[in-house]
Amino acid sequence: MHRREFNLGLLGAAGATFFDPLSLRSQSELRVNGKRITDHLSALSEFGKNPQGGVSRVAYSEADRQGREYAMGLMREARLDVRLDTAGNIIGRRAGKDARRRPLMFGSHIDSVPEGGNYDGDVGSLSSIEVARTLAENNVTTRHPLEVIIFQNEEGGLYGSRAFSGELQEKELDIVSTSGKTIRDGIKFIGGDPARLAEARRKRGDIAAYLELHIEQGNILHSEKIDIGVVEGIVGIKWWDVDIEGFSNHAGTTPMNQRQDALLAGAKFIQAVNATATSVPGRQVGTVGRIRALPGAPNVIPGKVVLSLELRDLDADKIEMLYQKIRDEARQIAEASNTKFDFKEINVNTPAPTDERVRKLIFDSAKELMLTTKLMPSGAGHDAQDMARLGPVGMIFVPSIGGISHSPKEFSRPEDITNGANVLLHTVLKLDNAGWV
Ligand code: HGY
Ligand code: MN
Ligand code: MN
Repeated sequence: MHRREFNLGLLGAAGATFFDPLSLRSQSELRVNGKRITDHLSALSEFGKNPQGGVSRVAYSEADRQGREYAMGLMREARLDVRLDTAGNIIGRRAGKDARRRPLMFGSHIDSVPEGGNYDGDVGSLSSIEVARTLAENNVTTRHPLEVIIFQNEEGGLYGSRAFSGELQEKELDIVSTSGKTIRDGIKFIGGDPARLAEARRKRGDIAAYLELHIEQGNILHSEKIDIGVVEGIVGIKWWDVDIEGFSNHAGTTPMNQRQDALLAGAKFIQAVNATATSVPGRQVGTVGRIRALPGAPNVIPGKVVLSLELRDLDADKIEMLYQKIRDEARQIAEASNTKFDFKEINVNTPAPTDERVRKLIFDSAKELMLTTKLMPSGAGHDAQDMARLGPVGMIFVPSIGGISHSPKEFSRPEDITNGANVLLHTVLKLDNAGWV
C-alpha cells in the first residue's frame, strides 16, 4: 500500500459506542472517509458533464442548479442545517457547544469555467461536507459553531464571496455572466434575492476563521512530490473589458494604408500585454483570454473589437504599475492605427495574505498525519481572499497532476484528496481549541 493511503475512513463510520468525544487523543485519531469523497466527486461530475471528460457547469446554468441541489442533499446527510443566504451561497451549519462563539467556516465552490475539470472547487466543497459528516458520525461537538459554505459563481469573479464580505457593488448586478444571465437574474435563478444582498453580508470579526482546501492548479507539489501546500498568500486579480473602435469598411476596395482595422490593433495590443507582463522580474501574469471581432465577416475590415484583459500579482501596486504601462502601449497603438481604446474595469479581487497562526496549525496537522508540506503562493484566485476581509484565513493545497487545471484533463489523486481532507479536519479541530480564535 502506498505510504499515504493509510487514512481511508479509519473511524469514518465508527459511531460513538467506543469513542469518547471529550478525549483530544481520540480526536487526533479521527479520519475522513476518502472513498466517500471520491464517490461524491464522481457523482457531482455528472452535472454538466461534457464529452471531453470534464464539466461545463458555469454559474447560473441548469447544471449548476442541479449540482447545487446535489451538494445540499449531501449536506443534509452530513446532518448540517442547510440554508441559502440572499446572495445564493449555500451554508450548512452545525451547532457548537457555545452558541455565543463566532462560526468556524470552511468550504469552496462548485461552479466551473466553460470546459472545466472535475476538481477545481469541488474537492474543497465535498471534502468540507465530509469533514462535517465525520464529526457528526463520531459525535464530536466543537466549541464553535461550524459553517460549511459553498460560494456561488466563483469562476465568474468571486461573486458569492464578494457579496458575503460586502465588496459586491450594486452596479455589478447588471454584468452579463458566462451563462448569458445577468448576475442579478443568476442570483434569482439559484434561489437568492439580489434586492436583499445586504442581508448576506458579514462584517469583519463575524467569523472565527475560514479554511479552504483546493487543488494547487500548478505543478509544484506534483513535480516535487510534496503532499500538502500551505498557502502564504493569494494573488490579486483585475479584469477589464477593452473596446477597440476602428471603422468597418470593404475589405476589397479599402487600400492597406487607409484602414482603421480594430482587430489588427487588438493583435498588437495582445502582444503588448505579453511584452509588458514579461518586462519586469517576478511572478506577475497578464492574459487576453477572450476576443470578439465585429461585424465578423471575411470580406469586412473589423470596425470593432471587444477583448478581455486580466492581470495578477501578489502585490496590488505592481498590478497598477503594469496596467499603466499597458495603457501607454494602447495609446501608441491607437495613434498608429487610427483606432480608439476604451478600458472598463469589470472585476477586482485584492491580493490577500493568509494568517500566520492558521498556517502553523495547517503545518502541525500535516506533520501529525506524516505528510510533507511546502509554503507556497496561490496564482489562482479563491473565495478565501475575500474571506480574509472578515477574519483569519488559511488554505490547504493538494497536488494537481501535471499542474493542469481549468481543463477537462484536470486530475488529483484520491489519496492526495483524502490527505487534504484530513488536514482540513484536523486544522478545524485545532482552530476550535486554539486560545486566540
Ligand atoms: O481564475 C481563477 O484563478 C480561479 O480559478 N477562479
Ligand atoms: Mn478555477
Ligand atoms: Mn477554484
